Formats: sequence, C-alpha cells, structure tokens
Amino acid sequence: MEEQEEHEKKDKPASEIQKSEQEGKSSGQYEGNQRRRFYNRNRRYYSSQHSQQKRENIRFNKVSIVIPLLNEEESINPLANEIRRVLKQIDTSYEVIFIDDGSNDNSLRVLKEICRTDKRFKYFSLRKNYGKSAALQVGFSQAAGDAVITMDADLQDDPGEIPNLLKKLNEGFDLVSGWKKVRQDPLIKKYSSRFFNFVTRIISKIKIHDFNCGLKAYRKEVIENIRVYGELHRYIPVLAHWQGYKISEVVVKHHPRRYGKTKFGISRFFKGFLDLITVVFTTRYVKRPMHLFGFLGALAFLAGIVVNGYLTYLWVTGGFLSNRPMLFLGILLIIVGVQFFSVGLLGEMFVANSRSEKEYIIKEKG
Ligand SMILES: Nc1nc2c(ncn2[C@@H]2O[C@H](COP(=O)(O)OP(=O)(O)O)[C@@H](O)[C@H]2O)c(=O)[nH]1
Ligand SMILES: [Mg+2]
Repeated sequence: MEEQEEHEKKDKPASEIQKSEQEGKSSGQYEGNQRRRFYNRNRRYYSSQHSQQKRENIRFNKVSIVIPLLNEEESINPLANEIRRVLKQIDTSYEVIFIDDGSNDNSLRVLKEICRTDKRFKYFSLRKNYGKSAALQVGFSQAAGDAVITMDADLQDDPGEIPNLLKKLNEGFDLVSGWKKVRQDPLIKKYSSRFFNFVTRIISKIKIHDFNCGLKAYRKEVIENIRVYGELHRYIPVLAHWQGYKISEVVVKHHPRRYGKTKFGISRFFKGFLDLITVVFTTRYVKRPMHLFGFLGALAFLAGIVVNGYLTYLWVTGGFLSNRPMLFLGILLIIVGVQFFSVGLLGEMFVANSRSEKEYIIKEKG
C-alpha cells in the first residue's frame, strides 16, 4: 500500500505534490475515483509529450544554475554551450546565473556577450573579489527556480550530470551533492581533500564523501534557509543538515582543468579546518554557548580544585608547596575554568538579546 502511494507520488508533477501537501492531504488520502482520474491525467500528460528521462525531471518547473567564477574567460563559452545541449534533452525551463567575482581577465566581456544573445543567461558582476561563498549567496538570492544547481565554471564539473542530480532530488532529497569519485587533480590535493572529508564526515556525522564538490543540487527551500558567508561554501551540506534537510550524493564525472589555473592554494587547507570549527560552533552551539564553554569551564575548574585540594592536603599534613610546580597547574586550571564559564555566560547573554528571524523552519502546516 505504501509502495503504491509512493509510486503515485513519483508520477505527480511537483506542483501537484505541493498542492496536495499544502491541503494537508497525502496522496494516500485521495478517494478512489479521484485517485484514478489523477493518475490517468498524469499518464496522458507524460506519455504524449515526454520520454522516460524527461518524465523524471519534469517535476521541477524551473531549474536555476548558479555558477560563481573568477578569471575563467576561456571556459565560459564551452560551458554555456554544454549546458544548453544537456538541458535541451531534459526539456525543462531553466536559467543560468553567472556571478563574476571581480575577475581581471575577459570573463565579464564574455559573459555580457552570452547574456545579450540568450535571455536564459544572466550575470552579476561583483565590484571586487568577495570569495566563492559570497558569490554563491548572490546567486542563491537571485535564483527563481524551484531546483537550484551550483557548479564550477572551469569545465571540471560536467553539466551532463545535471539530469542525474535532479533525478536524485526527485527521490525526495533536499540537497544532492556530487561525489568526484575519480578526481582529476594533483595528488596533494586529492589526499588533503580526502583527509579533510574524513574529518568533516566524523564531526558532522553526515555520510557523504565529497563535501566541497562544486556540483550540487538543492531544493529552493534549502538555499532560502542557509546563509553562506566567509568560506563556508565548503560546508553547505553541514549547514543544511543542521537545518534538518535530507542529504544525498551521486557520483559525478570530473575532468582535468582545461584552461586557466586553480585559484586555491595549500593555505585553504588550513583555513578549511578553522572554518570547520566555525561551522560546528555555529550549527551546534550558537544557541546554547554555555553547553560548550560551561562544560569546558567546569571541567578545567574541577581539575584545578582536585589538584590544589591534593596540594592543600599535603600542606596541612606538613608538606612544603614551594617546590611543587603542580600548584601553578592547579591555579591555571581554576582561572581558565572561570574564564570559560564567563565566556559561556556572556555568550548566553548575546543569544538572549539577539532575536533571529529564522530560528525554526516549519515544514508543513494544516
Ligand atoms: N566567485 C568566485 N569564484 C571562485 C573564486 N575562486 C575560485 N572560484 C571558482 O570556483 C570554481 C572552482 O575553483 P578552482 O580554482 O577550479 O578550484 P579547484 O577545482 O578546487 O582547483 C571555479 O569555477 C572558479 O572560477 C572566488 O574567489 N570567487
Ligand atoms: Mg576546479
């Protein structure tokens, strides 16, 4: 029974699913004849116009493709052509939003020419280089589609994977991340990235392999509810997961860089870990800083009390403390403990005073 309902749900266009859900009815609550009418109508709709592949993607009314770029003049035209070719096959309405992030080559000129001749393409050019996260956030705020794809502009991500990502999104996920299983990058990058993914996987408990893949698909709701700033684009799955969204991944093709050169040096590896701390803190503890600082503070304070309590006992029973470096350790632990505690309390005061508009996301209402 459940399976049948699921099957019917799959056969409905997104607008229908949304509608029935908004009305507080799951597909299973339809009356028998209503259900048949519904099913037939969809069958007619699909079989007359679409192949199997198209049918899997039609559920999105519009797809927005967001492409942040920095100095990719040679890649933009081939990329635009490839996107046109792939999206023609799935016959979905789409827009492509390029965000030129202060390029100092000919990228902007190339973009202007593409957008002049094809109205499905748009560009935004930022006054200076703000970084990939900022560029993505600009793209997200402009995207009109109910599905949003992000991809790199350097031809390393393959637009041919877009249908697969959308298909996976249709299976009921909110965010689908690409997994560059066979990665065409220098060895050092491959291994540092693998290590970084491993640590992120453990800390975030999200079971995907490639957090920082440029190629990702989102439901509109996800991008409306996450805020990507600084260098946080590497942790979008973590941010989304923490908001309660369902995440999955698909293996995607990855090509060697054809033109230009990579924009990221080894320094990003270290920055990446600092950002991980930020992400863990902002997702887990930002609303309850005392849970982190209070815990650490209490731990240090108690350890200090134990150490100094022991030394006090020695002193009372006639020992000397002048030659015991451990005394300093005890004092240090107590002071650090009190400091942590105070930071936690200050944090709590900030939280109590700052009212964020988007604290909770309501999934449905009746
Ligand atoms: N908006 C923006 N995009 C960037 C920036 N740095 C890199 N990119 C883009 O992000 C994508 C991936 O960058 P790339 O240098 O190829 O990184 P790699 O694939 O990890 O070596 C490319 O499309 C770049 O143009 C930046 O500072 N701002
Ligand atoms: Mg690249």
